[in-house]
Amino acid sequence: MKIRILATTDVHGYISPYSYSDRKLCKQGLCRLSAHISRLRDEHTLLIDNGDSLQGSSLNYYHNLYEKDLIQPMAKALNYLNYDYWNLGNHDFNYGPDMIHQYINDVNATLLTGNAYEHGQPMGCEYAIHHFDDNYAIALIGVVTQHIPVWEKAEHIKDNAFEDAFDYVKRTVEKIKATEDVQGICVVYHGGHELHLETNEPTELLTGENLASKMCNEIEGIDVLIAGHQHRSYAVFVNGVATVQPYENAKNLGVIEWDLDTNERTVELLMADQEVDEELLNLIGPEEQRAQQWLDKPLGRLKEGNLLVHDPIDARIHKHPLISFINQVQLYFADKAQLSSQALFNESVGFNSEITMRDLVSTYVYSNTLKALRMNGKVLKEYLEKTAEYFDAEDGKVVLNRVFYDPKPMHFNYEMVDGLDYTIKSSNPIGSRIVEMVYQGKPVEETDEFVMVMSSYRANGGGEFDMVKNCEVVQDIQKDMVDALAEYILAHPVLEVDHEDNIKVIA
Ligand SMILES: [Mn+2]
Repeated sequence: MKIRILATTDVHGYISPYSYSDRKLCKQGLCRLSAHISRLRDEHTLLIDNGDSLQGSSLNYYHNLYEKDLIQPMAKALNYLNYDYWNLGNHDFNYGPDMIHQYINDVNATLLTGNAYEHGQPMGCEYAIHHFDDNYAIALIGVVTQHIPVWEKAEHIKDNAFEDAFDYVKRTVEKIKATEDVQGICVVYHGGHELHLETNEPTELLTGENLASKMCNEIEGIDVLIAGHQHRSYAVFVNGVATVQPYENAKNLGVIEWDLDTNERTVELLMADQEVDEELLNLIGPEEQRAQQWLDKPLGRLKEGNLLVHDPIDARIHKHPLISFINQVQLYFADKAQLSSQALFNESVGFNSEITMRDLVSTYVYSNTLKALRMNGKVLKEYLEKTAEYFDAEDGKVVLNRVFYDPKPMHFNYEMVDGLDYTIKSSNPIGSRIVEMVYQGKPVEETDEFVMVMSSYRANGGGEFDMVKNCEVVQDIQKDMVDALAEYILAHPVLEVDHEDNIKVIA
């Protein structure tokens, strides 16, 4: 028997194919995958989503904030497309337990996530056996990266525990092989490959966040592995395991053809390039319209010019006034801090002279809150050294360090700090690139004390900023950054930006 698995991952609320920043038609959104799904679907096809669907798009943001008692538009879309199985991703925990419970309740597909527990009970099933007829069946195991506590607000996951995804898959595969009569095993993992897909060299620090390579290489009996979480796009065999990671925002549909008699498999990715499914678009039409109206509401205006980002690389080499402005807002809320740190995210648009919610959500694309941390000059230097890894030097010129864009863009890990002056010499070895650090006219000493405000993601050590993990939290500002920006702008309808050219990057 030949079966087929269709997979999406990291959909992040992208149902509509129209960009939330400029309303242009793009090759993304479940509406543009729908025709692929209908064409390929038959009684021997499974449709699976691999998590991170509840958080992300402006539609989700608006809904989760203002209309959370109504059914989540993503639940409507998953049900309309008739998904068979689904998994939780790390971002699905971003809005706390009530929201995730309601979402799980509203989605009709079977939840697989077995290694996430709540009050000691698995949130999904231990594993699922899917029968195609009396003689053919496969097992499905769903797991999520166990790193959720590294990023998530403690109060959102106070009743949860996350088991090591590798250990969970290993013992569950062994159990299935010993007790079930199936022709194959498919792992659905909201986590990605930590090693290069061909050379098996590490492509990141091996923290346990991503374990798909280890699963493919070390667990006997996995036939298919659907990966996610990294926002990468690939369809390959890793140590004989057919593995696929469809791209974020429903830009790809993963397709696995699988002959259960011979175990022959093929993997490929389809693009979100089909005719828009108007029925699906109409299904979420009223919610989408209310979100669009909210996005266009003007909040305030800049006294001069705009804060649009035209050249994102230059905006990092020469700190863009947009970053100065966000740091200014962070310092307004963190009134005990002298320093503020902010990154320019991968696809941040920036602000028009009249600022709307659309500008905010297309610029501050994550749901972070703020933390102000106490640190000494030594930790501050380590922090700046970590940011300085973003650069390299080539032929006397400043260039970007390859690991920040290959295999995936991670420009969001370059932080720019306001409140002091410093110089990065990018030709120096990593760890000794900060050649000047001056606070209020004096060189920073190792024993000097500072309070620095930064995103909750960074304050928790995200992006391998381990040096801040043990810093004392002076202020924990439980306000979503988009809300903080909106609140600041409403309180200052004519905005002046305190821009300082305080960071020098030299070769
Ligand atoms: Mn994601």
